[in-house]
Amino acid sequence: MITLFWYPRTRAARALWLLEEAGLDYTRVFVDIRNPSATDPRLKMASPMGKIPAIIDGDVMMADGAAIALYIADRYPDSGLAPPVDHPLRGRYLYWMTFAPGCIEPAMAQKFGGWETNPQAIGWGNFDIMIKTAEAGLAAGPWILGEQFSAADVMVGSSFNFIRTFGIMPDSDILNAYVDRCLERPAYQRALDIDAVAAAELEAPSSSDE
Ligand SMILES: N[C@@H](CCC(=O)N[C@@H](CS)C(=O)NCC(=O)O)C(=O)O
Repeated sequence: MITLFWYPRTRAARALWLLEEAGLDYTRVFVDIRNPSATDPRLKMASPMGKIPAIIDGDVMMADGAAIALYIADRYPDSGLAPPVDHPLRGRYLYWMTFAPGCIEPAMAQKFGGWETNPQAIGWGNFDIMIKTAEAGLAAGPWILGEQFSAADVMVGSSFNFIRTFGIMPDSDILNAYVDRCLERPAYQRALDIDAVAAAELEAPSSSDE
């Protein structure tokens, strides 16, 4: 049984989606990121920065969405979420898997921060270059590897869902259709439903507020 450290409406939603896609047994441990002192001490052992998502799977304790996705897809190959190591799509799979934390996330931060940088000197180019690169990668579709859905779609798809939710999605038919396609997946819907129920409970006024 896998333990997932999670809080609703955060990057931990990706790990929920991934575990739902993989069809694995897991249990969720709620981590109150608003009150770090109350956190389960196992989180710090799994996550050097104390951030979620993090998991425990037997002797394995680890954190970070992309690392968790790589681990789960390889550790549980029956999930069909990763091309095998000797498959021609393996390199492309690894590229897009690391594109999410390495390019999409910093480009989002740059967009929000309004930083001007030299795209040739910056690893993620800039927000517009990142968008054009993802559009080109998804042009054939329907998934980032073409016909095969993979754990890389969990990372890339959830990232573009964040981008759309935060209102910084450009006018892109390719990216909007991709996010819609991801959202149609029953596993993503189950993960988002779990998140939504927990978020609503957190937002509900407690009896002490009344
Ligand atoms: N690089 C990590 C970042 C995870 C992250 O920043 N998680 C946030 C929630 S979205 C968090 O745990 N914040 C609480 C904190 O930093 O104390 C990943 O991609 O999984």
